[in-house]
Amino acid sequence: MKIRVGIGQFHDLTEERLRFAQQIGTTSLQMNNPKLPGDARWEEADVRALVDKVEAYGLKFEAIENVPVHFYDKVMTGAAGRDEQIENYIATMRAVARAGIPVLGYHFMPNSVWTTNQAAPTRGGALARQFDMAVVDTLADDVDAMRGFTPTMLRRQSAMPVFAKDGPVITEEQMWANYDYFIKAVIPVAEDEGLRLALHPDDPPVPMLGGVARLFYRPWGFKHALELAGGSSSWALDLCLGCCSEMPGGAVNVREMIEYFGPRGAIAYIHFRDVQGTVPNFTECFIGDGNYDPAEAMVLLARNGFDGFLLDDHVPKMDGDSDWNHRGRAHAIGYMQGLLRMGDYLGMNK
Ligand SMILES: [Mn+2]
Repeated sequence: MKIRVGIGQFHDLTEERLRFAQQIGTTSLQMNNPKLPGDARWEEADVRALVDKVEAYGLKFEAIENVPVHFYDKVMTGAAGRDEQIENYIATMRAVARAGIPVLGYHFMPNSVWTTNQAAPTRGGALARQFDMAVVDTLADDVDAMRGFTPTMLRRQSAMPVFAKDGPVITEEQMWANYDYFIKAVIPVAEDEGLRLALHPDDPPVPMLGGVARLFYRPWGFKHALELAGGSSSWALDLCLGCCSEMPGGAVNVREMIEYFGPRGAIAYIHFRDVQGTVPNFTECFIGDGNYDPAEAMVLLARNGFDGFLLDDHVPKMDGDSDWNHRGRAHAIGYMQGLLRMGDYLGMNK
């Protein structure tokens, strides 16, 4: 299939979003953590209702990204009750697959995405997300300040408390054991259902945050995960180029990830965004202003056999922008469409 552009990263499937998709000319749609009934799992009929609505607008529902964190928080931390959560996760996987959605994205960060500034200035004064480990380290010395930090400033969607530096610690070894337990339980079901599970990198990509080790902060982690999954074609990446660019080395990781996983057919879809700087300190930016060359990334994807869809992800908030950043997203989507059109013209996107 040809590389194509989608829209997504919203929780509600409104007519406005569907009309926006049509007007901006995307063919694919993703939803992130859609609002659906169920405290522990989703049902096929509820997912199918979303698919029917998307298809009625002539769009393809390509992926759901993320279930609520409380559906599998015990799985990620290895806590008691994880087997029941895995059973429910499997039921959700079957519901998604049987409703006609081929990809279920997930992350493996029990304490989620951390942000130290959600409104750092980028080009022309547009507002962008920033992460600075120095801010986190400062807070780690002050338990009360850490507790007082609002969730939206330091982290998002987290089901776990932000641990103090002397609080509970989950080591990388434990986290690998938890991932191994999870992936070996779910991959056979994914294969059975023709579903692909697409792993998103850790954001920020650092070895540990708040006493919880991370796994997917360097290319090696993904290669190891694919091995644990037995090289299954149901194991795939939601390859966030922004997170890869945040890793030490910046653009080097973007190239390495595409060149390793592209030829293996293991990239389900792309988060096409970028940052300036790398951990311990980076700021998100408009495409084209960041660490990697977006044209080079697109050529690498095409040359390495990628045939999924591209999605904007975090985008800068422009003046007058909406909560969902329609203006910022329109820029990112148009940029990707232009790159793809040039790829078509050069015969690279087949
Ligand atoms: Mn992403």
